Amino acid sequence: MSDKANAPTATPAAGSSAGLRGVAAATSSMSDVLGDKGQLTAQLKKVGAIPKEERPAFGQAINRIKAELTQAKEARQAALKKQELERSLTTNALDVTLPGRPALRGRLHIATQIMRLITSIFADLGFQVYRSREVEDDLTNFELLNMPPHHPARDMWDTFHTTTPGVILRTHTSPGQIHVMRECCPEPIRVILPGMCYRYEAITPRSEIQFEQVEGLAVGENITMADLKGTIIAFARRLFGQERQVRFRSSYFPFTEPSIEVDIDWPKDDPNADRLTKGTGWLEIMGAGMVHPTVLKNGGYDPARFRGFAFGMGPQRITMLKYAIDDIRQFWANDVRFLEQF
Ligand code: FA5
Repeated sequence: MSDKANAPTATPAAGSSAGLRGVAAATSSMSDVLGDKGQLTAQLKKVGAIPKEERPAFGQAINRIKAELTQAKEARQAALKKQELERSLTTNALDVTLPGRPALRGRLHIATQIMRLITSIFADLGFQVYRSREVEDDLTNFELLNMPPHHPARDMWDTFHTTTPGVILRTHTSPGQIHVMRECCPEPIRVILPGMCYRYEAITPRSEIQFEQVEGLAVGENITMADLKGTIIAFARRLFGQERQVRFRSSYFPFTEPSIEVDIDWPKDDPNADRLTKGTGWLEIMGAGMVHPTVLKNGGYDPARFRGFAFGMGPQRITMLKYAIDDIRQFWANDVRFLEQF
């Protein structure tokens, strides 16, 4: 092959834009032209194939074309970028003067809030918290609380049984009394036992199959019914207001003797008063009593020397009273419209 055959096919006319157009038109993309393996570089490599006297002009022309093309490319890229920015600013207009969207703030569940309130009131009265198990045996949930098999009082607590005989879900927090007594005996005790309970009951606006209770237990040598009454009055007034009247009614629980039920008066000017108190003006908040001697003995304490009081309340029912909530099922339904009100 002769040198002529290898000569550049599109010898650009020095400084002519026609040459520039010619090379540009012959390329399919900028990198095809300007890249290391592009057409301009290829032309430069062929400089040896053209007559010596034409080489400087040829080289200069190629370099000028390269500079012009690079400049044109950069100008075009800048224009496209600007165009894209303007388009984005008009289509996705951002109004920096708008106030920010408030971040959703989480908070404690109302059941947790009330449980903490109850716990803090009893802490001020000198009670510690004792955590007891939710899965119990029949012995502790019933027998040691003075309810032998077939005792009619067991009917007060419809029970969830497991497939393991004798293993049940606790129906109340009272079996915790046995655990704490056996652990602390013969020391005096002043504890509350909060936690979940389970009953195989019909679900109604006032009753759930799963609900919390707070048990209270005090054991010592000189404990009397007056201590029980004083503790409950102090608690009720801290929770519901200092002006509240507290009423004690005689009742029955197999594990306390005597047993009582505790009511508080409800303000008559509250529009819910009649519905909540069934027209009586009094609301029940808990069961209580002096610990039965048999239960003290089962806990390891000598009933001739020690006495105790115990009480058990349902925080969900108490919360319903405090905030006029008309359906207990709201507590575990996880409906944010309900939860965000507290
Ligand atoms: C008891 O469970 C006794 N263990 C309380 C007790 C303890 C008495 C210590 C004496 C000494 P009762 O079944 O009444 O008692 O339940 C106590 C409280 O638990 C009730 O007042 C109520 O507030 C709550 N409660 C009971 N059943 C349900 C239910 N199905 N749903 C929601 N709360 C309930």
